[in-house]
Amino acid sequence: MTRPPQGPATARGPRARRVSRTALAAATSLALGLGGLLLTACGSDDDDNDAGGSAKLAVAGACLPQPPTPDIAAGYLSVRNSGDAADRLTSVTTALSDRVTMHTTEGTAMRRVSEFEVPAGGELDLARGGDHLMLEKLTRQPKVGETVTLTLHFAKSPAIEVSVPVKPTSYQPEV
Ligand SMILES: [Cu+2]
Repeated sequence: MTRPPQGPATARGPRARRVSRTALAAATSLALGLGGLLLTACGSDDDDNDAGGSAKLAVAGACLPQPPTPDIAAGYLSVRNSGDAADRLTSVTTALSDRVTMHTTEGTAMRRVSEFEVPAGGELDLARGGDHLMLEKLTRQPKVGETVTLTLHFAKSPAIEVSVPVKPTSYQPEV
């Protein structure tokens, strides 16, 4: 913002391209710098908190669309962290499935991951088309209107038991 103007924004050709690349680099370093500042601010705020350095987790918006196939289902939910330390969702267990895995979506492909980060003061969002839970080897086929109990296990925080409503197959979670 304090930099002198580097030529007309409408200019075309190599010079304009160079300018916009410089602007991009400036924006990137600004973003990184801001991130550092925020971290520093959080660190000094810790002194005002009771214990400091712990995650405070709450689950919202959980749903499980009724699976179109009898042996696999997807699950969605959000984990909000109002604490001042990050945590990680490391596993999920349920009587409905013998094998719950965590998937991330890359383009049109899903990739299994070993854990999901729950950032301090932030949120882990599991949603259609993004990160999600896969419930494989279903012990029974869940039906709309039922409630399924999932237990979320975290790296640091105590486990959270969630009652998850079974929704229609095409249900779009409201986040
Ligand atoms: Cu998946």
